[in-house]
Amino acid sequence: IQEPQLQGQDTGMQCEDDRTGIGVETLKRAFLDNLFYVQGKFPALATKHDYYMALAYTVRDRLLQRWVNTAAIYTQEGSRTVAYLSAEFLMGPHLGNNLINLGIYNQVQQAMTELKLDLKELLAKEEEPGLGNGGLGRLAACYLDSLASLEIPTLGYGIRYEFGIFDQLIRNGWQVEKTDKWLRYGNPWEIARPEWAVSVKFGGRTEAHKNAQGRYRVRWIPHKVVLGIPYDTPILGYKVNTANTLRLWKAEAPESFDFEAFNRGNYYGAVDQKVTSENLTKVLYPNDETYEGKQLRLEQQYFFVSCALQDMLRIMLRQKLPLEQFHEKFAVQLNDTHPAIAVAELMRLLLDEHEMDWEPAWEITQKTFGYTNHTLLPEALEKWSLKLFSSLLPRHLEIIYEINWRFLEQVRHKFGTDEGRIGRLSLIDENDGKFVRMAHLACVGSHKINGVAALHSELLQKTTLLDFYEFFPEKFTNITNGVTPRRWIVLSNPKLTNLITSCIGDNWIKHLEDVQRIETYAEDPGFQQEWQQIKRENKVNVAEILLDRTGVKVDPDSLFDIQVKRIHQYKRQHLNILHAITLYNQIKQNPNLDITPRTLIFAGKAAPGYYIAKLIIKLINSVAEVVNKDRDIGDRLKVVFLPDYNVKNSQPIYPAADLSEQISTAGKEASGTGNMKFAMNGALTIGTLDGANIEIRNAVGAENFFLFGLTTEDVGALRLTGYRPREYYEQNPQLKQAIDQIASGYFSHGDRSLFKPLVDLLLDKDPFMLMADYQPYIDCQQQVSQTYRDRDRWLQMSILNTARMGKFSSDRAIREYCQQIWKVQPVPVQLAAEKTGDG
Ligand code: 9GP
Repeated sequence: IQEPQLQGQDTGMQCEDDRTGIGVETLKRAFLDNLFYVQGKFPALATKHDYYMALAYTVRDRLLQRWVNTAAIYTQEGSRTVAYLSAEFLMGPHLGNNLINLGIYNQVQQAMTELKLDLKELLAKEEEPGLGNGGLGRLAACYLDSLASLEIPTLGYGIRYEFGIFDQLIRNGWQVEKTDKWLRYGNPWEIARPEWAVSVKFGGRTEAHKNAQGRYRVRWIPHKVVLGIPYDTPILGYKVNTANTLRLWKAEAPESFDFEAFNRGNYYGAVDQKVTSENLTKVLYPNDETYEGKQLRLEQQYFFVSCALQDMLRIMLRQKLPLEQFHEKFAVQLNDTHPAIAVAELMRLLLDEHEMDWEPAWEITQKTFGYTNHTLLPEALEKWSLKLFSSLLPRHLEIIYEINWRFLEQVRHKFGTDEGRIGRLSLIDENDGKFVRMAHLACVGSHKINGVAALHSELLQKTTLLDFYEFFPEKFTNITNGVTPRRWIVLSNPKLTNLITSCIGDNWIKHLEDVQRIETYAEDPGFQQEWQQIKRENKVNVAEILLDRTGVKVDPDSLFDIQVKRIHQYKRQHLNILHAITLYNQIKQNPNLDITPRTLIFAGKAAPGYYIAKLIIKLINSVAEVVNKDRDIGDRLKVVFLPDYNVKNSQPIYPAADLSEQISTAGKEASGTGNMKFAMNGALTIGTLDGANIEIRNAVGAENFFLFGLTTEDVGALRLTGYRPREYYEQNPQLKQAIDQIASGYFSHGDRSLFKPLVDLLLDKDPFMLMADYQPYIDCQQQVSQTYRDRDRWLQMSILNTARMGKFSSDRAIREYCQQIWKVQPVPVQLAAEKTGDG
């Protein structure tokens, strides 16, 4: 490949290549060229979407040079590679991020302005690939950004869902789901690679046969075969030449038509196989933290895992590496249990298809995998009924039995015949029906197991995975989550980025620890003034979005108190709304009350089948309706629910927050990552001692964090002594009033039945202990209001929050994975022009 001129500016001295040059004139020319030759349009006819596509292709061209070079260098050097297996990648829009990472945001903005176009409008045209539910999928996306930025050879493997997470509409206060047709207008970021398609088997039976050496092996005779087609997307690192690959698999039928059926005149029957095969990757399951036991979901999991492992084997063969070195070539990370079937699949591939013996195959397998656990919630722990498992993956079940038998022998050897312990550790759950326990398979088949925040890792070892911890404590570790400052500060909050950079240079974008250097300005009145001004402008921006999308007008000078995340009982959006009702009642009782004006902003999706979560959305909107139109309240309190929370919609939110709500019941939120995005953008946190909140509080200082509520130990102790939520209600007049209003139809046009399920749940069971945490929460919110009135103090706290968030960059997290788990090194990529020094 001839490397064209890369760095040339439009000096007139050198001519830039149209597909790699980054000068403004070249970008304009390339953009118009793509508009014509790719979109088939010229400016008079082009729509905004055409312009977006033309720009996307212009940027993609610049990525391709790096992508192809990266692949060439990895192949040439046979680099050790991280394979990140995840059923979800919530990438968010690519264009803005690529502009930042390529370092051409300003040039492109200028080029568009000169063409009389608005870059912001074009960015807004991108349909984001919503291929994830929430935290877990977004974490995978942040990790890909950091892996590329740290120049670590990486392949992200997942599923190319045709329909990602549903779009959320709010109708009459209720969530309504709409199919996410993100591929409708084409996806300029991906390239299909049908030449690397693989076959994936399902169902059928196994049989023994003798191989050429006369040894017995097992053969799997499947009931059906599906093709996996890879679609590759380049993932560019920040200001490096590394462009890694996200490889997502689409299911297709091996033959589009069943010609026998067709010849019999059964046209519909003939396309049947095509339809059922393609159903496999049609839609993302929209459940966050609950598994559903559905056959199609297990099929999806096995499908992408098998595609990924076969692809890795293909790469090994192409690089002429012996399969015995599989674990040296690939470090494979299991993002939760969704890809855990990989343990059995790698064994099957090595044993059955490559005729390896059990012991070496098992050693390779264990050395290959690492397993990240993301939740302690029991309803999220995946287990598959033996009936389903054996009908879909008969060979894998045999392998799992064998793994289990050998593992339990070792347990017996270490602990003797403690049947209770053996039953608890077994890969097969025999308590109530028979199930394969995927977390157990992941633990036994991996050499490292990690939680995602210090408390979560500790609880894993003490509770959910205690028996495994006792058996192989050396496997356990913690790696606290992180988020990428490129998307979550630089792209989302350009004004703050400029201010920080003007003070300390831009090294902090790659080394977030460096942002600490702004601490010296925390009490500087001039810096504080600018900090406040930026926050205000970001709030004005969100106020405009809210007005446009919900019709609610909010005051940008009020305290923006924000809770955005999936709607879930354990995250306790309903505790937040109890605070809203309490403030409302206080103002109603004392109309002249001088309170700190607040705007409460909520956003988030509920799983479509999660009734109580949907009722919480309805409650938020119902309270909003009453509060926002009450003239006595005025601008002192507003409640708004912003519909369709996704990566794109979230980007303006974090920079506009004064207060970040992280109020889960202690011990329930594994880590949280929104908490990090808010604090990086200068929001103060009101939170419980849960997940990464604890580490955020330690980092920013207890005096810069609003802490309230039960600890994990308190929660356990209270449950043991008998928790009686109704007593809190009866003894607390404010709480009683708020609950009674919900129950009496005050917020539901007199309908007493609407919120009854929620009220009954809170008073009788209250599994997430809102009643116990209510008063401490209200008191803490009172402190927030007081502190907000002390402008200088608040600004100082806000600056210190940003300054002390260095630890929570995903770069730090990825460095830890590289050192502790993957043992991989950076492989820098040079472009040929740089190598020869002629660029
Ligand atoms: O609930 C956790 C969340 O706390 C964490 O930040 C995120 C990334 O590690 O994973 C979430 N878990 C899931 O989405 C499903 O286990």
